[in-house]
Amino acid sequence: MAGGCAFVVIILLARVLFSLPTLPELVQDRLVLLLPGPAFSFALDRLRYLGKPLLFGVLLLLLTLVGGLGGVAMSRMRRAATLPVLAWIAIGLAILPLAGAGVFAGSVIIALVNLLACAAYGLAFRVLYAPSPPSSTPAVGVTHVEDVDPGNHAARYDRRRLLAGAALGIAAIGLAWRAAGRLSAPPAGAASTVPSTGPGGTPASPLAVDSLSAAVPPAVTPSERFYVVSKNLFDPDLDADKWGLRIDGIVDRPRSLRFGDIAALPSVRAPRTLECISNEVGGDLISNGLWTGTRLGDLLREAGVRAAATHVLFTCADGFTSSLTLTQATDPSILLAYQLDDAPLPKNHGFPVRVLGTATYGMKNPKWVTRIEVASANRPGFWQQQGWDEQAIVQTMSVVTAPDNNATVSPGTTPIGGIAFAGDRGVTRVEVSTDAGSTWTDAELLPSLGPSTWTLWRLQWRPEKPGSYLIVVRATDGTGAVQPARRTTPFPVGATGYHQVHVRVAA
Ligand SMILES: Nc1nc2c(c(=O)[nH]1)N[C@H]1C(S)=C(S)[C@@H](COP(=O)(O)O)O[C@H]1N2
Ligand SMILES: [Mo]
Repeated sequence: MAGGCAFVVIILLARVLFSLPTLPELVQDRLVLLLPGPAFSFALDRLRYLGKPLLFGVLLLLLTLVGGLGGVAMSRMRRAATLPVLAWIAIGLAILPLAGAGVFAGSVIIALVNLLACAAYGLAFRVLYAPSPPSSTPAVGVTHVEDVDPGNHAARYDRRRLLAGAALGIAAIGLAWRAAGRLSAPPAGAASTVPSTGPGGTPASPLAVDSLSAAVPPAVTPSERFYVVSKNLFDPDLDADKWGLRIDGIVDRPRSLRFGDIAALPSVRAPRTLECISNEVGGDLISNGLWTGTRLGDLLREAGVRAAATHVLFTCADGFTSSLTLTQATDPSILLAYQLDDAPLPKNHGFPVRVLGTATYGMKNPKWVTRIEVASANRPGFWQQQGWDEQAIVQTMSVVTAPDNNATVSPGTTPIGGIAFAGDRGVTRVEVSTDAGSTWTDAELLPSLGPSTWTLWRLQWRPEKPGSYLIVVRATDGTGAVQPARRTTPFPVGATGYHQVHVRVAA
């Protein structure tokens, strides 16, 4: 296992110093696809920002354990050195190709780093492993070694090996810690992205107007608090000058664009709300931003889409894929965005360029896009291969953001507020019940920033008497459909059901 740590130390050094993907990262995507449907996204969303460090740690630990098993095998082999060589060949010619990364992940450097790691593993084994002597000496306890000289020698040797093994273990943990600091980053602010209206909920304020506006989150989520979801342990770190976008497939004029080409095109600045399909009822994987980009449809028209085309397939620098129908992709609302809040796209939101739609869940909004292929058939995207819905049209949803669940409010007036979202259908009505759904009152809708962003809503509530209340909310979309009441899990088409909060009105 110390040998396994030596292996881990080498691959992590390459990750920390040269940003080279480690073995666990290279197999991670395929591992994810082998997991049952919602398992990976469940882990990501439920474990929150602990999920990735945990996954990374477990994969590294597995490597160490496999190292231990290899050690058992080597201890029985006549020529132990062949095992690390075989391991290297297996990594390059079997494991990586099976994981879809290709022979040695198509990189001489990765081949060399893994060779070095396997060599370090073999060397550690050689130095640290000593076969138990076929001695007739009874099992030597530490208490006995004081008076038996050969035993004393062996104990000192053992201690040295133990120390060397521990040092390798500590180095591996230290480097893993270092690398984990660069794991695909959570929003800088906090785990919550529908910002709660204050640390302890809304303080009962004598100024009714102020407290009412405090009941809703900011219409535009500050970009450092915009929710982040990606499949990656380490997100791509792209250089806008080296980045290129290929537009090809069944088009008359395939082309390669540089970042400058896209920034020079007519730009659109528009609010867009993104919600992850894994968002639970009342969850916070939803945010609203002001994005700047250029229309995807214009680029496609310039490329000359042929008549047989039906879909547009996106490929990203992290290997992520997703698709839109040609009708969706050529809609003027679909942007290739390169700014958020008038600043270059943050790295974790897809720098330098991402796709932004209006009707579909986040997974149809690929980040770090590198290729746009026009095709005559669809190809299931990364999450679709996991069983998530192909259409991924957002479900009508609404959330009470104030008061907090289980809050105690003072008697008198209490502001109730929140968000509602229905993609490009828009929200036309929000109703609130304070009696667990028996009666409903219309909430006031704040003017939304655009036809397909979230809508903020609020209501002044004057409870008649102290006690327990269940506040429930439901929205109606632009087609006149009330959001489905039935509670469902996010998998596979997005969660449905009414959000509710328990509130106690103090005497
Ligand atoms: N290249 C790439 N694009 C991606 C993803 C990804 O893992 N890789 N995740 C998708 C998912 S599931 C969501 S919900 C949104 C989240 O976008 P955000 O992190 O900017 O909020 O990005 C989408 N685009
Ligand atoms: Mo998502």
